[in-house]
Amino acid sequence: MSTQSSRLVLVSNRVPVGETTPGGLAVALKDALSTRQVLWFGWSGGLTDKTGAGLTCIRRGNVEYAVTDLTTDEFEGYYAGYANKALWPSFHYRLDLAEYQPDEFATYMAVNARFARELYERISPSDQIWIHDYHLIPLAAELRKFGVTNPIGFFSHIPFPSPEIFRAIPQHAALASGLMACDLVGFQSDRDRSNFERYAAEQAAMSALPANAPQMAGRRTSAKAFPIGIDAAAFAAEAETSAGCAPPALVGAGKCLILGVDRMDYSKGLVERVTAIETLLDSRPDLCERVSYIQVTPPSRGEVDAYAQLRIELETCVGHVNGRFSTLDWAPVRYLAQGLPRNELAGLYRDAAVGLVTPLRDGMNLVAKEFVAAQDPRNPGVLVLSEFAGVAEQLPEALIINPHDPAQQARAIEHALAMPLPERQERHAAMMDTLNRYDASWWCGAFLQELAVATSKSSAVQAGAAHPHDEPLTAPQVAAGALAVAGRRVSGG
Ligand code: GDG
Repeated sequence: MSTQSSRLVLVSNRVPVGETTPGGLAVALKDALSTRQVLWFGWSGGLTDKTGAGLTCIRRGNVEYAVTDLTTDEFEGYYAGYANKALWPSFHYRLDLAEYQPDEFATYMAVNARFARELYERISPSDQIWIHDYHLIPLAAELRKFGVTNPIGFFSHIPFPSPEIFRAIPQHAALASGLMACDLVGFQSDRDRSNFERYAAEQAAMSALPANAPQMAGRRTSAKAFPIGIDAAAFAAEAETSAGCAPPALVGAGKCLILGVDRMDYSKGLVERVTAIETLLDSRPDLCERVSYIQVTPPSRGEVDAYAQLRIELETCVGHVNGRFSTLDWAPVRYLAQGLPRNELAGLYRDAAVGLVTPLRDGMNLVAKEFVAAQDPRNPGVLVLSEFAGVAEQLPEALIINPHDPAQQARAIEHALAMPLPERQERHAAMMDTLNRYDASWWCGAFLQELAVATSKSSAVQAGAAHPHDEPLTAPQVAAGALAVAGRRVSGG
């Protein structure tokens, strides 16, 4: 079976059917969407009162979208509940915000089981299945319960936490089983891949005790990092066309624009960033009226309490800093609690002298890549980047900071504002090289190619799996890279 001739079945929580401007995932999947027969399955984004409302199918060229509404109970338990109150904070190292409600976990599992049932009726044996993100971790295991033997890949868009954090999730074993039902699990960074492999190795070592001998043998699960890319060339062209969006008073002679663009989310380090601006202006009063910081913050997940509280905290902090430093005709922070059209955003990136991408934890962070792609190569701005964003592994030429240290962040902004042109050009060229090499097309192709390879390895292991009570792996085997969770093997790469 050739990878390219088989149909690709994409599964994601939200399906971008009917969206006029393609979002991050649709852009990243552009190559597959334009060259293959595709079925894209998932939630419509709509709610219904009826259970069993069924699917709506829409065909656009070679892509068929099959979407389902969620009931209000499903939305609250699966999406707003377990996915966004338990998994999102835990995977972003915020155990203090995580709520593990058994009924929400039950609904999360039930929605995944329903999706599996509905999908099972629509797949054929030659389809390649690619599941996206933390809402759908159990889906592969649910599909396998129906006897589905198709190649299944899973890509985690968000971080995979260290084993110490992952094991704090009461349902970690069920989640791991979902991942282990895949032929390939893709991560944004090597750090995430290594966290997953460490967890798998530690579980395997624990289950090597006779009382906990692995119960299932079979499929081999490969784990590998595939940092998601953007269409850097297209973004650069859009930014060039849209330059000049920033108000002239903020970018005229002697003035510098500092820009942040983030969904309103506690993982993005927004309060720490505004505090860094305060620290900067405290230590460099001469920068007052010369620099302006624009923060574009489209609202997100307002139905979750922690997000509503973050908004209050951020707005208090912005008000405090503006109150301290504003003059009658200048304010240090321009905070927009709303999104901007994509072209305006691209233009603003290009107008900015400094881009602040300072999450406390982030799977990748596409804003960092968009900011770099949008720069004028003859006079590029400087990226200040958190060491805790996955993208930091790919862009060491940015000014790398620890977002928990406002003084260090402030010094990095100072450094960026003073950086000589040749150094800015050199750093920008190196980063552009990476973005062009590992673009959206590379990401999609590399994952699907590896899925085909992983599937053949996994089939070979399955063919050779003699008995469900295979000998557990020994600790040295685990250390050598042949890992197992509940008997399924994990091989790194
Ligand atoms: C998850 C992971 C991973 C933002 N404001 C506006 C706007 N945006 C666009 C940006 C960018 C996207 O939203 C945000 O992407 P990020 O990657 O920064 O963050 P998440 O939303 O948290 O995404 C992340 C990503 O998945 C992909 O795998 O990188 O780590 O958390 O494209 O441009 N777009 C418009 N107006 C705005 O105001 N039009």
